[in-house]
Amino acid sequence: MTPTTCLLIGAPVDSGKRRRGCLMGPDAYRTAGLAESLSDLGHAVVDLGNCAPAPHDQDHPNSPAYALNETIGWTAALSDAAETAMTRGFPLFLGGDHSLSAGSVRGVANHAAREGRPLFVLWLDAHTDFHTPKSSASGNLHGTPVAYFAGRDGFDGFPTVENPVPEENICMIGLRSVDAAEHEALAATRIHCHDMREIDEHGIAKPLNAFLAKVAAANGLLHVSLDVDFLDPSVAPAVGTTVPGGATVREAHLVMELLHDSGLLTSMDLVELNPFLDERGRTAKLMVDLAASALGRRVFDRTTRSFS
Ligand code: 4U7
Ligand code: MN
Ligand code: MN
Ligand code: MN
Repeated sequence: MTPTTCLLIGAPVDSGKRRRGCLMGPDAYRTAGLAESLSDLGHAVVDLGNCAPAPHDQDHPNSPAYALNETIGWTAALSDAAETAMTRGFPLFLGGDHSLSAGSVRGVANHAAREGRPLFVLWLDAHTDFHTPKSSASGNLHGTPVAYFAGRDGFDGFPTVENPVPEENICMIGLRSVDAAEHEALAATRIHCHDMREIDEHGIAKPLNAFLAKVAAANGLLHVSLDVDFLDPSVAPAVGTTVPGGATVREAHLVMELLHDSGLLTSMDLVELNPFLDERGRTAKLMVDLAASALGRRVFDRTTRSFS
């Protein structure tokens, strides 16, 4: 990748579910050496510090959607941060739980619309996060961001999504826990869904390369959202929603390397890291390594097969 300006945006969002700890994520990435890993690759790195939610109404402790108003406040603030950052460089959102992607993707989508270019989103996750606050049985809003930025109804009180991401521009890889209501809603869309069975049968590069070809053909911007639970819990234990049978270290690195080689990646979220559940920082370090691969770290140059 030609050297770029990486903008680290701390998003200590902990409102998207009841289990606490994701608010420590941004500092865990800093401690694991994210800025140093990226500057070693030749990038300029600017740590913009942590965001705070926009002013919002107080939440009712027993509302069916947990911490709805706080999540609305985060969505507004992160959307603004994303829109501004896109004009300055490559934003990396350091979560924080996955509800932060409602804001990051909305902001990136507004930027893309202003540039007159289509936005594509790659969702790397065990889950589809396609609930609305009304359809969610858990009431945990980290299970809703895709529905929000794809323009589904049911997000009363949230900032309006002026530029929904078109369904056919969304690709999900890693799926292995999809609720019945999400399944039904997704079946009526053109979102590309790739579960772990498909990855096991055909390999992870196939659906990814097909998607990247679409992004390239459309001269699109590409946002990647990496949920820790995309990875197998045996290698990434620091997450509240472990689902066995996830991506291996090798599969995840391959995804990041292919993303880098495509030259298409323009913004990224690192989400759902709960450092309270980590083992000696191993999950934070793996996520940092994956971000570095996405931004150009490699062992060999693929064309010359020599050290580069
Ligand atoms: B994550 C769930 F019920 N679907 O709605 C829900 F299985 O950001 C999980 O992908 C949501 O980790 C997981 O609560 C959200 C559940
Ligand atoms: Mn998720
Ligand atoms: Mn998940
Ligand atoms: Mn597909």
